[in-house]
Amino acid sequence: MYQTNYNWTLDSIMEIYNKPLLDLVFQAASVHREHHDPNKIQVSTLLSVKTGGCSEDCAYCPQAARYFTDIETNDLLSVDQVRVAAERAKKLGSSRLCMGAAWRSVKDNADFDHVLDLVKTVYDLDMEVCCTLGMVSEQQAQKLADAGLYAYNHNLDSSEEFYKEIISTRGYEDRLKTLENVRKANMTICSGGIIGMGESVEDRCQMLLTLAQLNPQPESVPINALVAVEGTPLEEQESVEIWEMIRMVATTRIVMPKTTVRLSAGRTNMTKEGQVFCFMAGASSIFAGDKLLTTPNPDIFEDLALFEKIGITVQQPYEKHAKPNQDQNRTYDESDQVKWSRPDHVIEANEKYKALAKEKRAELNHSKPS
Ligand code: SAM
Ligand code: DTB
Ligand code: SF4
Repeated sequence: MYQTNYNWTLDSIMEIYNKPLLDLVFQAASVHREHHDPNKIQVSTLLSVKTGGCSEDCAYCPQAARYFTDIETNDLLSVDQVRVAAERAKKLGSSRLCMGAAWRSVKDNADFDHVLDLVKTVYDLDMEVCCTLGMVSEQQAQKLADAGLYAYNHNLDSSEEFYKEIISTRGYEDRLKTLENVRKANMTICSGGIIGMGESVEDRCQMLLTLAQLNPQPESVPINALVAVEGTPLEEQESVEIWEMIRMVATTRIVMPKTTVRLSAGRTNMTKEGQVFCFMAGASSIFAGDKLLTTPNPDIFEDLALFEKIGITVQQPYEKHAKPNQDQNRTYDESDQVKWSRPDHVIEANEKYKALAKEKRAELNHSKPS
């Protein structure tokens, strides 16, 4: 049996990534079959519960307030809106609802209490509940776990070195600290990254090495292909070739044999055959939904039709890990305040797009009738 290895080296991961493609896929498929049912895919529906207006400067993200992008911003969705979306997702085969908020970090306020209610609402529908809300303290993670949260999504996104070229408003160590807090609260970890931002193969493999060295390894690893959105500093990045996606998926599968490898953003640029090739290479999950958070995603009925055609069934909730217990009686240490870092480096491209957005907003204000 191919066992989990926590002692990978960068060289050994790069060697795997750079194998001839068919050898790589064959190896990944063999590992996949030892640990997973190859004809089963887990489906997570994404729901943006608070959209846009984020204070961070992630160069890839259309939700960063400082860039001028064409997205509809939204305050927190209501409990009823989330319940309806979750029920629909469940009916259409999703075992998990993943709720995203465009926050830098969670604040101990009424909005967070509302998110806890959203978590309880979805938990009561017997679905796995996931949130991605930015950085969380140990106590906030515990509150989410006690509300019934099953997974927390918090991506490393790239290597520590390349991260500095993409985000200047927080540090890599903040991301790792949040993952530690999630683990302490006994939730499952969903953490992966984006390819196609201009990073090198070494950066991709370094990110996988960092994830694979977490003990235990993350239960889910989303692999996103950059969706280059107009108005963001990465708007001109070319879309990644399917071969790179296959290599990344296959390498992730080999390096983290038990994890759920999720084919995430970028599926609208992939053919159906390309996606099936990724399933062959070890992808065992997709993000579904009319949109991802703000950008387009394939239609769920097309996904389901493809599954039927190739004999894939969908995974049921809690097949991999037991349903978490809620705890309504715990008391929390309210003095637990984290100071997240503010690195002092400046990313020129991000500054340029911030200035461009300012100009565009000023132009719009000028052209408005008084
Ligand atoms: N604000 C929280 C955070 O940053 O962790 C949660 C939401 S954030 C949008 C979740 C993830 O979406 C990011 O870590 C990134 O991996 C992914 N993402 C955002 N914009 C993307 C894009 N344009 N293309 C691909 N992935 C993207
Ligand atoms: C993840 O790794 N990808 C999802 C989810 N986790 C939250 C988000 C993708 C967002 C793509 C850009 C957008 O739609 O705004
Ligand atoms: Fe904010 Fe998350 Fe987007 Fe970064 S990725 S700008 S933290 S919503």
